[in-house]
Amino acid sequence: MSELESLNEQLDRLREQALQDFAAAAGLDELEQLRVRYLGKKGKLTEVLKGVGRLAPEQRPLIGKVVNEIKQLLAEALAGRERELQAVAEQQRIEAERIDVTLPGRKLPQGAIHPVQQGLEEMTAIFRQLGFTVAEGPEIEDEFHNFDALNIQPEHPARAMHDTFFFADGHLLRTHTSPVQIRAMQSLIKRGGTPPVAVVAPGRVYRCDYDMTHSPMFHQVEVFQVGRDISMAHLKGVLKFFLSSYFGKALPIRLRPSYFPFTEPSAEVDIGCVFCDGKGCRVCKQTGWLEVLGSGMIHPNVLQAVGIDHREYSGFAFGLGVERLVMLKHGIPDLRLFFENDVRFLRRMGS
Ligand code: 2U9
Repeated sequence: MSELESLNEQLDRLREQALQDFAAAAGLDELEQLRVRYLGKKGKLTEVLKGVGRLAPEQRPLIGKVVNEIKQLLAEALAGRERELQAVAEQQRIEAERIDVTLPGRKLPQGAIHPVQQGLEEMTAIFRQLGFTVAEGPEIEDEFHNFDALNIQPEHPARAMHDTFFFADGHLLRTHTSPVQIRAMQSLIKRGGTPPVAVVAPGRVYRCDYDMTHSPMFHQVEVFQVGRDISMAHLKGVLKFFLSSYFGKALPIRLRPSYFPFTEPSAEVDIGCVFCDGKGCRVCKQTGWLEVLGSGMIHPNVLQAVGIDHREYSGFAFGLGVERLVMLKHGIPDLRLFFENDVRFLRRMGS
């Protein structure tokens, strides 16, 4: 066999082998390796071309033409296989990234309003509806606004260290939201205003008290209205509207005489038991009544302390513990549930 024939045969084999290998390449990386193996600088084609030197000079262009044709052919085969493999890779990527839009969405954890906060807002909204102004004030108070202005005498037990959280400088954590009411009246007078004035003061209060039914921090809503000829009839009307609105049904109420330093006369307020509709049950201890708040006509000394003439104006006031009312409304058996923050309770009660 002549040198030329041998070379042609080698080139034929190389071409067929290359085409076979390209077609069998399973991936783009493998295909690149084949390109280098056949067409690279140190590749098989270059290897075969080394034999060209042994040819007669007039034979060389013939082989050159064949080699160029093979190069061209292999380049096209490579490009074609590359497109096929790219399409396969693209298809695989699409498969892998496929999103099932019919799957249910991931639930975002959702917060809830604490039942006490919810109650506070419901109660405040009822008074807002009646035209009361909402007032807030500091939780750290002085003795004047928390006690003196409210006609609570220096010897009163509520002022003792063991009932109130005092700071070293004589300030204290307010024991009720009444100081907010005092500040509201003071600011009215200071602005040159006069009654009528009606305010609701919701907020946290603190007392040195901790047992089954008492928490050192709890929430109050306090209400007062001052004007000319304000009487206990106004008190009773507002109470009946408020309590019926809050519990969502018409409720009988009754007032029992009581004593508070800041009101005179004073009355404790009961509602017909919401559990037995007044028939008598375990919760109301067979009385048919539940005590829900304290109230009265603002003591003349209190009006005097803020610069309102008690001969010209009178007013009613009442105060309630938010936790107690929320417990009664929702049948919550234990005060401590509000403060333990067990998520099972909060999820069930939260809104
Ligand atoms: C001013 C004048 C008078 C508010 C009142 C009560 C009676 C009362 C308690 C209910 C349960 C507090 O949370 S509790 O322990 N409150 O019994 N509160 S009269 O009297 C005021 C308030 C402000 C200027």
